[in-house]
Amino acid sequence: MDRIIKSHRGIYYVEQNNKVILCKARGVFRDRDIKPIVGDLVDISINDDGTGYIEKVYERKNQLLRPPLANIDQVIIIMSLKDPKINLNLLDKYILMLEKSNLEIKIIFNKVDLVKDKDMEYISSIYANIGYDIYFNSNVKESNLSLDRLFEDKITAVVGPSGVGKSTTLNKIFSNFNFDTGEISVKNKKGKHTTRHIEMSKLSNNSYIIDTPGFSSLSLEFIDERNDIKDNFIEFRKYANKCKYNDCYHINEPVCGVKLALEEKIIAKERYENYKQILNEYDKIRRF
Ligand SMILES: Nc1nc2c(ncn2[C@@H]2O[C@H](COP(=O)(O)OP(=O)(O)OP(=O)(O)O)[C@@H](O)[C@H]2O)c(=O)[nH]1
Ligand SMILES: [Mg+2]
Ligand SMILES: [Zn+2]
Repeated sequence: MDRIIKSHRGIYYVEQNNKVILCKARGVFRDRDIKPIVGDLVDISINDDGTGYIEKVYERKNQLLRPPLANIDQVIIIMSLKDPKINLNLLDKYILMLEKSNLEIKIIFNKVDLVKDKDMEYISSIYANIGYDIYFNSNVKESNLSLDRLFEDKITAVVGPSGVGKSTTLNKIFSNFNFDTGEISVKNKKGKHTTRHIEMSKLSNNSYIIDTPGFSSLSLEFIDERNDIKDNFIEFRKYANKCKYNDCYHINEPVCGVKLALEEKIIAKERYENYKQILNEYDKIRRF
């Protein structure tokens, strides 16, 4: 069993005994609608010329749709507090997607050198309060954070909008790597999609990191059922059992534990507003 560590233009780069074999997929996968993706565990056969064919794709432990990745252990979301400005709605959507896939989540808030302490406290009051593992980082300040331990013995995908500093952060933590980095544009202060492909980089035998291209929006195609949304705002769970109705969506229903917790400021207004927005967006696309 070997692992696909990169794919580019129909060629799969498969790691086998610390060597990389360039492989094609057999047509049979296309028939069965299986498209091998980075992270897949596969069996390959080797041709006389040293290239290979993917013969079998093993069942995935999990799968991320955006970016397409299989069999990862955790996802580290990186968001910058400024340049580009933080988009909490996009962050909450991304968290929702990861919660739904049962993936371990960590969040790094980057570029803290560009903001004031109170901006960090504000973020903490929302996300640390829920119980998420959050970290504040700057790549320009001397920092004593040892973020490298977050990656130990794990397959980690690093995701986030373009220009937030994903590649820069990885280069700083792992000085033996050299991920492509780029300036953000002067005009709109956004990233320029510097990282363009997905590749697993090996840290040690059982740790890999995957730097990924930035995204600026996320479609809700990963949601199968309407209640996936409320069920994966994890801080709602504790209060939802105080709702009068079992299928309460915490909008206008009478006697709602979530809305009560919101009034008492136990649940953050920002999260609740994003929840409502996402539910709305889902209802709109489902009508078509
Ligand atoms: N002020 C400040 N700038 C940073 C920090 N980290 C990264 N940058 C800058 O942000 C810009 C974008 O960094 P990248 O690492 O290329 O961003 P990315 O998230 O990998 O972007 P994509 O590959 O396009 O998704 C570069 O100009 C970096 O120098 C930081 O902590 N503080
Ligand atoms: Mg990058
Ligand atoms: Zn409710």
